[in-house]
Amino acid sequence: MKTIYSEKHIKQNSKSELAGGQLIKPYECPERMEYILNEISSRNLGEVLKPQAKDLKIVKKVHDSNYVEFLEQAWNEWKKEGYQGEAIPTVWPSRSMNSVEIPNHIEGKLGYYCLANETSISQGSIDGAYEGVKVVLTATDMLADEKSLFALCRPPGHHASRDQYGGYCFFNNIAIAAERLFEKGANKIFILDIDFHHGNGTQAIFYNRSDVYFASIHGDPKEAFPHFLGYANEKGNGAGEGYNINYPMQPGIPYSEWTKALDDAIEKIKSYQPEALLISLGVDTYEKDPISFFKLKSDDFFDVGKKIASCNLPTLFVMEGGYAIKEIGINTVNVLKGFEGSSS
Ligand code: SP5
Ligand code: ZN
Repeated sequence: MKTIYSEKHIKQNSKSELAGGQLIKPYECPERMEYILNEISSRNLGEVLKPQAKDLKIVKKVHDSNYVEFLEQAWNEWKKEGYQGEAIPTVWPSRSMNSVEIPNHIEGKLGYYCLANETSISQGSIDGAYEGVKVVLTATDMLADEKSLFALCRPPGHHASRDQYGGYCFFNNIAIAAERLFEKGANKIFILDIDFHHGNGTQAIFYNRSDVYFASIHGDPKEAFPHFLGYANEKGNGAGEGYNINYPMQPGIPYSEWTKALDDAIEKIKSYQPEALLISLGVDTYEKDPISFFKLKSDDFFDVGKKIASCNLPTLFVMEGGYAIKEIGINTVNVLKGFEGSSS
């Protein structure tokens, strides 16, 4: 399997994450990519290719144009205030306040456009985010000629909605992939999200549509980030009713439990008969992940890939989370190797 990767992801290099009341080194850090690349190369997964130049106008088809312009300007506006740290919102349009008016001041805009403030904005965050888009667009455009591809995106994308960033995500890479496939004539796409966290952004973007079926297996939002979406009763709306399925799972579950949800999702994929399968591939389901609570073992990831391959569809894997950094490469490549029919 070929991998698309841009070393320019490093432009997103924030130094702070608000966690446990402290500013810590972000879990979502550039070194994650090094471990994945090393494993791809040592186990001969396939070629690693740079992204091609792509028309990025498509970003504004998936995302609100004011949101995109906000992201492009946020760091400059923050710096202009003379602040010393990275940009972190402190106030939100919460239930008891006006959530319609968009403030002019950067402090207000951050709250308006942010859904989780562990994600600091710093110089270059937006450039890194655009690299992720180039990577996913390049991989998507190659899918016509390849059975499967790996878009090694960083930063991740599945928490980004039409007009909100957070959960380490700015642009929703996998939603942009789906949009690109529609531009090229696709009629039906299935997005399966196996990151530990619910893909709230992806769900929200396609919630009213029947031409994208979205399924997500994740930590129960009662217990896990993003806490405010991902419940089993969210089944889609309007034309999209019946084309969204959530599998919230309890803390501590091993692969034997988790994979029951995967089996059900695979059935949904087979009966939907999409033209392509897009996988939000997070490996934060791993037992040693520092911010998650499932108990998947490294070897289990082969079986995940094998089951996905049983759908026998053009398949694009898009990198999302995974924070047990030393094992992130092993776990990710195990999924991709499992997909290719290998178990080592
Ligand atoms: C792409 C992705 O995986 N984003 C995840 C973002 C999670 N952000 C905050 C999670 C807070 C988790 N707190 C639990 C700590 C357990 N010690
Ligand atoms: Zn995650």
